[in-house]
Amino acid sequence: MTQPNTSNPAVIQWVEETAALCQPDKVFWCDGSESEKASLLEEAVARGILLRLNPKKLPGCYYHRSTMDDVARSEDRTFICTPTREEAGPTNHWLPPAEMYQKLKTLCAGGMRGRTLYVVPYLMGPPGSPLTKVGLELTDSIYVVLSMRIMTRMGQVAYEQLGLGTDFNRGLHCMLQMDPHQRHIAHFPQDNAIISTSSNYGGNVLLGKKCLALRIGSWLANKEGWLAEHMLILCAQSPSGEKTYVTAAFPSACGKTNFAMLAPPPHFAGWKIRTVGDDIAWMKPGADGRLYAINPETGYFGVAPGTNERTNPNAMATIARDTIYTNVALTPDLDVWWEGKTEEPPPELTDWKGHRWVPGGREPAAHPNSRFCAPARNNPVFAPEADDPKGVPISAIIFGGRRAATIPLVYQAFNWIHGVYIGSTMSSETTAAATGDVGKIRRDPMGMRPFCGYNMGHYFHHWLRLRKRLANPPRIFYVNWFRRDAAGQFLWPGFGENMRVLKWIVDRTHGRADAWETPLGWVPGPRAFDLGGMQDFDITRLAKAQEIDLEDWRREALSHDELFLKLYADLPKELIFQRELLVARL
Ligand code: GTP
Ligand code: SPV
Ligand code: MN
Repeated sequence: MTQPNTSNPAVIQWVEETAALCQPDKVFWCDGSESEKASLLEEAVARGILLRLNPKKLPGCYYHRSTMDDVARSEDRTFICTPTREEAGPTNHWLPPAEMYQKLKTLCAGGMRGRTLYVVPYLMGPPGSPLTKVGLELTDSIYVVLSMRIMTRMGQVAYEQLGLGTDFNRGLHCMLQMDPHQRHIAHFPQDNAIISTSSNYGGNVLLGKKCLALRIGSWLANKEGWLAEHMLILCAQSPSGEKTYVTAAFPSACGKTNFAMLAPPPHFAGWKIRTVGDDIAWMKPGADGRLYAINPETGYFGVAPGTNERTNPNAMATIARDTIYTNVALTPDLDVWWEGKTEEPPPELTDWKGHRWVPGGREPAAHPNSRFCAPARNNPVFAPEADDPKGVPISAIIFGGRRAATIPLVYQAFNWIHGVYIGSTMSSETTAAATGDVGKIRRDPMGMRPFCGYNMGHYFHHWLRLRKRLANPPRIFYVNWFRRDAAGQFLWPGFGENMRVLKWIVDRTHGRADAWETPLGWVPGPRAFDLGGMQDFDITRLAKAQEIDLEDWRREALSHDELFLKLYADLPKELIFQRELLVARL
């Protein structure tokens, strides 16, 4: 549609101003309809932006290959542009808003010549929820339009919620020449605005996701008294029908999507796990003193490598249709493949760079951060509560990261303040989800280090203060699926077997599972952790996975200071006291 499909004057004015700056050949107003989707797909295929995959094997699925230096989030190029540096805090890159606007306006001037500017209206959150936010993304990428259509409630529904209001997020995405030196993911929290240049990678350019739902979202949440978190939301339904809702914050590529759609092993017959969300939770205290969560998204932008019928059968079903794949490998008959999809790779592939690939080489066929973008409704265990504007009441919050040593499989915080401490000292080996080193341990508080849109010290205060508004706060836990033995093998089988840990957590929230006190927190008592039906795993192996080595933990406690010293000026005293108590217990 080349004429505005809204009468909202603020929207029309902003689109006109942006078009005057970027000078596209054409402005296209998206309505989110099926016919629009069909024609955009056709155009994307004709222009070589998408490749249609084998319709017999993968109906409705398409393939996209990115440029080679645009394959992950660019944390180095991500900025929080608040009036003062102090508001952005020591964990964010910062520039004064005026300086960043000037720089980006110069870059974007005439930046859409020869291209179409797509106007993408979208909602983050179910229509009618008090937490739901309206966004508009102006982009010259048809790949972004088609992905936003999967990841958000896109189209007229957003204009309906906005009415004639002016409270919407203004997101501008200009691909420019894709030069990494011109890449900026710039946030202006005071203006509810985002400008992203020179990238076409998910987390950098699907502006509703990390930019709005987490960075701007966390800033708004601090102001308005709620939480915007990098968390999955799941429902665990027991054989008797009791539903327990749980969120979990793991850093990027540390297991959220997999845990959110966990398939319980046969021993847990009758248990059902349902997915409310796989990446982001917006949470607010309810009138009953419980914490309620919504998932602002409608799709999964998930890690492909490692996904298979055994590790994640629900994801495999989800991505069998209507999915956009990015940077995976292709078979000669236009099926997809990635490391870990099958035990034996196919004899011949085209790799993510477009080169012929045969097994045995050193380079992976799929990029380690190759992704699928799929509608949540395809998920066989999709929780219909995901559309409930009220959200779901959360009984447990789980923190966790990827650590080869030191951190036990599971423990429970003594109380909320202690829970905030274990979340704030969360750590993980870095992954391919962001450019830079892989496998280096870093502190990643609440999995939010790359996503907290304001001063991390103030963020900890906000978490601590929230307790006063929760008569019945969620219980807080810590997990580590990634501990290894001396031979480098994972000590814990993970994936579906994580049900055993989840069951203990669920039982704890209902006050019916045995626990032992340790210096770190509560751990499962010997009879409370169900090992039934497990092969190659027994109580000795569990003891290894749960081991707390006091010497290792003294070192770990010292390394908590690394980030705390950086944040010292704004660090809540409660966290300093918690650290002292931990050291005393060790
Ligand atoms: P983002 O989308 O980047 O936020 O990642 P995520 O937290 O959703 O991680 P995801 O579930 O996609 O998992 C990332 C990688 O870890 C994949 O390669 C998974 O196969 C692997 N993984 C997930 N859960 C487990 C587990 O329990 N054990 C082991 N060993 N690997 C896991
Ligand atoms: C993450 O990196 O945490 C993701 C993928 O969920 S992206 O949307 O690219 O940020
Ligand atoms: Mn994520």
